[in-house]
Amino acid sequence: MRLTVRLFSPKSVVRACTLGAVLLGATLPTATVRADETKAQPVSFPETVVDDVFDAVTSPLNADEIFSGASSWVSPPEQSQAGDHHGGNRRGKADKHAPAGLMAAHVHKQGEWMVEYKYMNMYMDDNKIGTRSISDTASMGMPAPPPPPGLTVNGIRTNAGATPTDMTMEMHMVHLMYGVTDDVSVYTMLMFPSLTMDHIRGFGNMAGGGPGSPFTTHNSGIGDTSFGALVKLFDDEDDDLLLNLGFSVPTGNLYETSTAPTAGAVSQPLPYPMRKGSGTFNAKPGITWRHYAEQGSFGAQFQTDLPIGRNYRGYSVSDTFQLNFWYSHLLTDNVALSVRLENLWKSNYHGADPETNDVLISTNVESFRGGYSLNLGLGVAALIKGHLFNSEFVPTLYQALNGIQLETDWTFVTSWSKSF
Ligand SMILES: [Cu+2]
Repeated sequence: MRLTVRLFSPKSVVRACTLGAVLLGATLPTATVRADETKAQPVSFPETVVDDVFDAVTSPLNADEIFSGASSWVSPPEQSQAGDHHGGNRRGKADKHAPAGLMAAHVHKQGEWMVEYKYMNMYMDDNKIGTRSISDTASMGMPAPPPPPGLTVNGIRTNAGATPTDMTMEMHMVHLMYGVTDDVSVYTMLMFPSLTMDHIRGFGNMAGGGPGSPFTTHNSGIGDTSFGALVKLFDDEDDDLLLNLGFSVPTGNLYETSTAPTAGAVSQPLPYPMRKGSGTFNAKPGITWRHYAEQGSFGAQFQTDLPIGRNYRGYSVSDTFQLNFWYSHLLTDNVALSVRLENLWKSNYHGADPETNDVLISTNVESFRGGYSLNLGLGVAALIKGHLFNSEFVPTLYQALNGIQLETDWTFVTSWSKSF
């Protein structure tokens, strides 16, 4: 495995050849003798490379020796790099993990465990149609529409039963990693979402206090569980290239009901964003490049989340694509500040749960799930006696949403982790 992946590294190839040449040279003492003999010839060159090149051409046995000599100028002695090669000193500073809002951007040394607890809070307030924010009453269809009640967006009438006004999406995450080799780490992540959505009733809803009256739905418990392997495709002193072979299994429930919208009268399934799981197995491949400099580090990551097939309710959640760039600056070896730019694309849902009536509320509409977001991340990481505290505030800079949806205002992520 390791040799195969190492072949991608030109430096590693040179190192492997150097090692091979040294070993060959040690087992072929005649090569050294021949070199001495050649130097003693009347037609002699100064003791330079030219001499060795001449030897190499005239004597195949000396090809190994010349390679050994030549590569020792282009590649520093092997031992001087050993400390940094597999996550040594430079990868052990406060910027060793990506900003808190990202995952899957580092590997561990063979035999090393990591345990992490991460908390995320995403806050969404007010609705957007496309790129335009609208008021809560406008999202009900105000000024009061002629019957039938509701608001028509993209030819779909919705929000007759209620409109969401804001949502808090919290996620508790338990993340374990283990270094199988220096180049492959495996991980799992357990997720515990806690979802709260505030609404006002629409013009077609006479329950509770009638149109304009508020209600809240809440859902929490076990979410989907991620597993995966992070494979180091390439590294050198200053760079890591990591492939994430991730997937998730549908351990989160997706069908739960609430009577809150009708003030206890009718039990209805919770709409899509209030569900804890996707119901599908998801492929989550990604790739991360990191570059370490003396005072900081750069990173770029492309990460996906792709549901496979449809779940038992007959739909699949968004295909998600994230492209991130960040820079972490070391104030000291133990404190880093980071800035990150995130591009996030989500597709609409595919298929449909037959019990999600579009007319009732916009969160039931499959074609109102996708969009593009541009987010800024401002992070701080502190390494205190081996404990890494990593936090990031992520305001949304720009959003273009399909149909009408709650807009994301900001996300806050904080984590504690320890390797041992
Ligand atoms: Cu880790």
